Amino acid sequence: MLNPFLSIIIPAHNEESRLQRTLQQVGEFAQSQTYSVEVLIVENGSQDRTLEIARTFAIERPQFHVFHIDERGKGLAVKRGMLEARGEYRFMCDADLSMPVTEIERFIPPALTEFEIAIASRETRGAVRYNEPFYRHIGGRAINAMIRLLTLPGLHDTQCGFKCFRADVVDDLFGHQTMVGWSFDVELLYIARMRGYRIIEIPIPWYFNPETKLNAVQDAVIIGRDVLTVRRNAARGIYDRSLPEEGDS
Ligand SMILES: Nc1nc2c(ncn2[C@@H]2O[C@H](COP(=O)(O)OP(=O)(O)O)[C@@H](O)[C@H]2O)c(=O)[nH]1
Ligand SMILES: [Mg+2]
Repeated sequence: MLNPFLSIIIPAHNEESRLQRTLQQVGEFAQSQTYSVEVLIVENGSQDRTLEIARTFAIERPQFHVFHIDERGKGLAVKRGMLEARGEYRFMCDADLSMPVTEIERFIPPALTEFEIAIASRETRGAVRYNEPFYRHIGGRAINAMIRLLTLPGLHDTQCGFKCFRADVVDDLFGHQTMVGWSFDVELLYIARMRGYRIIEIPIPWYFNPETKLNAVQDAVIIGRDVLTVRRNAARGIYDRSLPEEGDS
């Protein structure tokens, strides 16, 4: 079979209450497109019926694929999905669909061209945030200020769960990814900047979902530590492209 044009990768952890509706909406979106779409659901570490819901949905829907990993970690799930996917454009998509699914069209040709990576932003001009509690916004801004200062100057929202990668940069970026948790976005974008890949920010409408799995204090500390690790890894050459094998020209 020809490779699909678009792969949608959905990381899912304890998502039994949100996943069914999301898959329904993603399925309808996929069906309404003129190009081919595959959907990869990557479940890991769930204690609930997430995996069962995903598998049941995928029966008789050949464009849906389900993967399971034992350990949890959003970064681990997205990495697996990106490397398994076959689409020309690979879009990671949070299971809560806090951005309307139809917005995906704005991340791919023909609407968007001339980029390697397109990231959703809740902060650039034109973005709208609905129902987000004040404390959460302030927390998010503090984390972003730290990320900008230490690793990614100029990017005002690195943590949003909707990002599109062109297939030809996926192996290079995700192949160098070491972070398995929430900080993996920072690491990927840092490597992308090192390579000079074009990162485009797309302002989106974003709906806060109170069922968040992010622990504001604990996860902020972990992200802070990971940001320093990214810098250290870069200094040690961990993200460098491997040198061509001897004999290659
Ligand atoms: N596969 C997988 N997905 C995860 C894990 N932790 C979080 N996620 C997913 O990451 C996405 C974002 O989580 P969410 O709770 O909505 O975070 P928020 O949007 O930052 O509030 C959802 O699709 C979650 O299911 C994990 O350990 N494994
Ligand atoms: Mg969310």
